[in-house]
Amino acid sequence: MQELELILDEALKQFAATAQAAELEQVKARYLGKEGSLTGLLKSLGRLPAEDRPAAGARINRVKQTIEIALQARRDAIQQQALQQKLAAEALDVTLPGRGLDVGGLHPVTRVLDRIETLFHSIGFDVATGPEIENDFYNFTALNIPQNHPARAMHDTFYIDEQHVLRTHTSPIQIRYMQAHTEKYRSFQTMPDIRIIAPGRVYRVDSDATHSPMFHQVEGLWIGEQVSFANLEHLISFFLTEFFENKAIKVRFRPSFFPFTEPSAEFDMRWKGGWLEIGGCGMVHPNVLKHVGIDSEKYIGFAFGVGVERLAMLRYGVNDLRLFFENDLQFLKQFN
Ligand code: 2NL
Repeated sequence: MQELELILDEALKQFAATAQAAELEQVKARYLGKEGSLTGLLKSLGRLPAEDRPAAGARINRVKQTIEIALQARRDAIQQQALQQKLAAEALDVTLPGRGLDVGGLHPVTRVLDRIETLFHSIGFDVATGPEIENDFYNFTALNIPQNHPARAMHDTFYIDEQHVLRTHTSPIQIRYMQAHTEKYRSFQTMPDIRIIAPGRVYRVDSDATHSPMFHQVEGLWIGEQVSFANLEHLISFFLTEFFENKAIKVRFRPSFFPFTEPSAEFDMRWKGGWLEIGGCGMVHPNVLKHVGIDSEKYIGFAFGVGVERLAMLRYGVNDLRLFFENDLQFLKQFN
């Protein structure tokens, strides 16, 4: 039976040529299926003479068994191959370093604010805060800033509406604090000293290499019965010495003008052979005290203001203010 050999040969070749399980089962059907060639041969046994049937049947069955064994072997091989591919695709290198978690850090301006707050808190100053949207009274009128003052102009101040602005300084915090403090102690006819700093964001219509429309300020205020300009001078010197951790720091005061202080001064710090302006200060104007209900015959005090970005630039050696507002992580990561 030559045909039987051919069928076996062909089946083994075709099994070996299949790469997928479904394909293999289709090939199988050509030989072992209902219409398969081997099945056909078995059916044709009936046409042989009776004495030839047992031997022919046995031969066909041997080939059938061989084909079935080869089929199962190919099935196993295809399954193994699929498994190997899956394992290779899903390979996990447990020796790779972890991705890690980035640890957050504080913005240099926040670090400077924290430092200033801790320092003043340690000498008995309260840290006060207030709203960034202020009304005309708290931002201007209570501070003795006249109706026609340039600071009130649309091109210097961000207006929310006719009555409201983005605060241009943190002084309104101090106005609110003085009002509340005075009210709190009204029935006692005397009150303890007010010693506060007012840190926070402030806004002005200004934007160039040295001005940002949003920046940070810290103002300080000390009101009592015996507060002098000498106390102011010492506090500023103490603050700068502690802040820059340098006992040799030299400070000078120059006469100046602010509507809310009288007399007023600006203070500079000796720096690299020159004088560097740090902030402004003065004795609180009696009109300001009157606006918050403090008896200006009995109480006196001083106030000062510093720019936080300026202090941060000096402390960290940053030469461009705009770096603080670009959110460049390469820059910001240096401070933590
Ligand atoms: C500056 C100038 C200054 C004040 C701020 C102040 C606050 C009240 C009353 C009186 Cl409630 N004065 N603040 C006084 C003088 C100067 O800041 O150059 N800041 C960066």
